[in-house]
Amino acid sequence: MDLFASVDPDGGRVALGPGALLLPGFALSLADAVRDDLARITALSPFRRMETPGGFRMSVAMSNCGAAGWTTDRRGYRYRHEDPLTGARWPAMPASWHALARNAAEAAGYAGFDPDACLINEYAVGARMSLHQDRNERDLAQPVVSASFGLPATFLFGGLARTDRPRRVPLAHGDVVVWGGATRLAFHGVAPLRAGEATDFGARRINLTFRKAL
Ligand code: MD3
Ligand code: FE
Repeated sequence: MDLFASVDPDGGRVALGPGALLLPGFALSLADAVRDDLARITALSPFRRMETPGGFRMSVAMSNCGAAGWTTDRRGYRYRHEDPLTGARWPAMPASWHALARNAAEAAGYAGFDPDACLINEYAVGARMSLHQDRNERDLAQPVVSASFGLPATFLFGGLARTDRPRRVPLAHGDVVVWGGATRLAFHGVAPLRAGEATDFGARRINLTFRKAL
């Protein structure tokens, strides 16, 4: 199967592969609200750079909102109901964020998406994410929805084998991608963030990754 075909089925919606759809600017109208919500959420559960099981400190700083939050430490990757930094539950997922993810999933053909986890990734200049698969979720038939804000990034979209050479996909402020079907287990990552003019989100990139984890 060719995960690399790129077609434009319907003006402004770009198929990145079977089941994966880029919706340019889909989250733009929500950007101001997201920035304000983000400040409130990260006052409760601050961004922190987590440690991988192999003992590396991630360059991306992370927080979460929703019933479940993705974490990593020396003991492994897992979803948790509580923020290990505070011992309290993660902040609630704002209804407008949940609706954004649900509406984007529906636009991509996944009606009824009900995410219980939102991982919030903060990329400072130079931060990157190496190629990996997302497979800590219970039901891998559920899609993943990601929304990007702030500085643009180069998303690395690989295949089903780690050795497949990744395509470089630019992701801009307000872009949303829905990943499902055959691309749900594709290897992917983010190239080191390049410096740019500060945005409403500052000189950084914010990525919200919505998942049904539990
Ligand atoms: C493709 N985050 O947190 S979101 C991650 O931009 C992660 O911060 C990246 O990968 C970021 O795990 C990319 C886009 C994304 C998310 C899940 C995927 C792409 C995906 C799952 C399968 C294939
Ligand atoms: Fe991922």
